Amino acid sequence: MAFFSKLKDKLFKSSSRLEQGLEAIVEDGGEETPTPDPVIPEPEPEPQPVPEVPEPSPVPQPVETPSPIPADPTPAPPPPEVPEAKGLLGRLFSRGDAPSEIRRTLDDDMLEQLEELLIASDMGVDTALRVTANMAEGRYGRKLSTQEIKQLLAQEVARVMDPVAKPMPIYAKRPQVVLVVGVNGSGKTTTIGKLASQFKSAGKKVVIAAGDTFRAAAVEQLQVWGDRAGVPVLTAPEGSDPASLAFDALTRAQEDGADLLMIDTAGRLQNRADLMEELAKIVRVIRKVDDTAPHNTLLVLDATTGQNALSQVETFRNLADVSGLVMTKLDGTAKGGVLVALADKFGLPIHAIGVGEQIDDLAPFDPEEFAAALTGLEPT
Ligand SMILES: Nc1nc2c(ncn2[C@@H]2O[C@H](COP(=O)(O)OP(=O)(O)O)[C@@H](O)[C@H]2O)c(=O)[nH]1
Ligand SMILES: [Mg+2]
Repeated sequence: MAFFSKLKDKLFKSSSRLEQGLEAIVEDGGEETPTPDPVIPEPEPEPQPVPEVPEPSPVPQPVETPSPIPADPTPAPPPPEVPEAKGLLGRLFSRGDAPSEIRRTLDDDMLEQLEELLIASDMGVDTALRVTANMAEGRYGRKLSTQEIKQLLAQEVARVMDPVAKPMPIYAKRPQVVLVVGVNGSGKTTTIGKLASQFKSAGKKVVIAAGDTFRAAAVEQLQVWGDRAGVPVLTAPEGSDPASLAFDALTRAQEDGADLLMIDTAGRLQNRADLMEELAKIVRVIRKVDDTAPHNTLLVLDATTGQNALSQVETFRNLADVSGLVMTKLDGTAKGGVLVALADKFGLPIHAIGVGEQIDDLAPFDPEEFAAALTGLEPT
């Protein structure tokens, strides 16, 4: 639970946006009802792949009590003879006697609002439609509370994310070469520092190659991370050929009997062809030392770029043989939903998530925890 609350805390911007949105949707058009037996989300037979919204609502629900929160489009008429204050008192008392909560009938209007909310949370249109269709499956016309909607949404999000939640595979091959790619500023260097620290703590012998020779500052930054993690960083002068550095680093890693070599790369060159050529050359050259390298190509993505992360995956899959993703900066963004869209669209493994700038701010990706944190679901 401790980790859960930490993650939820760190993802608070994403979760609070979704959470507030879900509450607003239920309150808008919902009605206060005595707390009945909860409609526990049932496991469904098969996820419906096509976002098909079900038949028309069977019976329109009459509004019996005024909503305590003014519903925007259709304010419920106040009860005729009861004065305001008494009505309020009455509601308070009845609330005390029998617990009540706001529930809303799951209908087309509500589904549309849910779709909009998920799209606004960066899940992307296709994923938002699929997720809401699955939420509605078998539940159309039921009255749901905010908590139940959160549970349903978390269940659907976890279902999409489950197949991609995989730690970075570790192979018997030594040294295992990990090439780290991604646009400038996405968090490659920071992630290498964090990963190096984690692997070192796990007893692995790690070497880092500062392959972003484009900027002197990038090399210094990596040296700082290497010092923190207690891992050697091999460098080359600014502007020198990163492929020859990678070659030297792999040779040295072999000689030293290292378990892992992590190669940092530049994310910004003059144009895409330059970047492609640089990455291709690194791969070509390290294959002269080990023709099975690189064993992992990690694409680092910045969650704050939202939907742009999707096009970065497209681009880098064409530049390099991306084997897995790390999503950084999930702290402090309201765009965490993009991870759901990525999982749904590409199915690439998500190895870890960055939740801060400190060395231990890299968490394994856990779909249930992520789904709960994203939707603001409290653990029960
Ligand atoms: N809040 C937060 N900041 C991060 C995270 N990962 C990286 N950063 C910051 O993002 C900026 C760019 O990171 P850097 O590793 O230099 O990106 P690179 O250009 O891809 O190597 C730095 O200021 C990092 O401290 C993260 O998970 N959360
Ligand atoms: Mg860098």
